[in-house]
Amino acid sequence: MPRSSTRRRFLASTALSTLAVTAGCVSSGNSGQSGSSNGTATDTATPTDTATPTDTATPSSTPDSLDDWLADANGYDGGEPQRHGPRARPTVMVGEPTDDGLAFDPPVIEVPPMTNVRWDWTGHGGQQNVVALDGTFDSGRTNAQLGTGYHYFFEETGEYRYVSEPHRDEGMKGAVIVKEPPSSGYPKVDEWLVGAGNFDGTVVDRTDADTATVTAGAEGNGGHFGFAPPALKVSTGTTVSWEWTGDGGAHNVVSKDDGPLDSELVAEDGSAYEHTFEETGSYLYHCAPHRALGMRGAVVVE
Ligand SMILES: [Cu+2]
Repeated sequence: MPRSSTRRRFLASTALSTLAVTAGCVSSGNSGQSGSSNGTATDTATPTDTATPTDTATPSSTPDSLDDWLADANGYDGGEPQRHGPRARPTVMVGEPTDDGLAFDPPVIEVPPMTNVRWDWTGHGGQQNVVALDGTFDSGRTNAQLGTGYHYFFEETGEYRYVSEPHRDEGMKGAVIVKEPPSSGYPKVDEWLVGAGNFDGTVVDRTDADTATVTAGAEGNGGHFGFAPPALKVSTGTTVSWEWTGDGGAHNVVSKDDGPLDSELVAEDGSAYEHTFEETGSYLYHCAPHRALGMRGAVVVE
C-alpha cells in the first residue's frame, strides 16, 4: 500500500527533475543547496523515509562489502573512488563507450554530504536508467538518448549502490559514497588534497627535524601515483627531499600556483629533488602528468 503510492511520487518527481536538468544544465547553476532550491532535486529526497522500510535490502543490512558488490561492475578496477570536494559538481557518464556502453564512468565516486550528482546519458548501450537498490533515487523510465540527464541531491552520508535496470545482470553497477571529506585542520591543504585518494587527513609532523623525505611514485590513486606522505609539516629552514621509487612512470614535483617547487620530469628510481623552505605557509604541489589522478601533495611550513 505505501509502496505503490511512494512509487508514484518517485516517478512524478524524477520526471520533474529530469526536465529541470535538461533545461538547466547549459547554464552555470551552482551545485549544492542553491541549485536545488528550484525545488526538484530535494523533492526526490522526501520519499526515501517511506520507501526504505518496504525494501528488503538497504546498503547497511547487505552483508557483502561495497568492494565485493562492485567486483563484477563494468569499468571498476578496485582502485580508490574518485573523491570530490565540497564545491564539486560531479558527473557520471551513463554508458561508457569502451564497455559497449554498459558501464557507469566513473563507477564509484565519493562526495561530501549536500552534493548534487549528475548522470549524463552518452547514448551508448541502449536503454538505461539509474536506480538505487534501496530506492533512495530512481531516474524513472529507461532512455537511450544522448543528452538525457538526471540528478540527485545527496544530503545524508551513506553508501548508495545503484544499477541500470536493463543491464544489472551484465554488470552495469555503480556507487556513490557520501562521506565527510578528510580534515587536517588546514583548510587550504584539505581543499587541495581532497582529490588525492591516499590522503586521509593526516599531516605528518617533522617540525623537529632538519630534513624530511617524501616518496614520489608511492602506491596510491590507482597505481604508483602517490606522494607519501601526501601532507607534511616542517619548520622554516627545513630541507625536504623528494625521492623517486621508479614506479608509475615519469613524475615531477611542481607548485600548484606560482611557487618554488619545479622539478624535472623523471622516471628513474633513485632520482631526488630538494627544496629548503625558508618562509611559513602552505605549499601545495602536484605531479603534472598525474595531477588529475590525485598525485598531489602539501608541505605546511610553520
Ligand atoms: Cu606522477
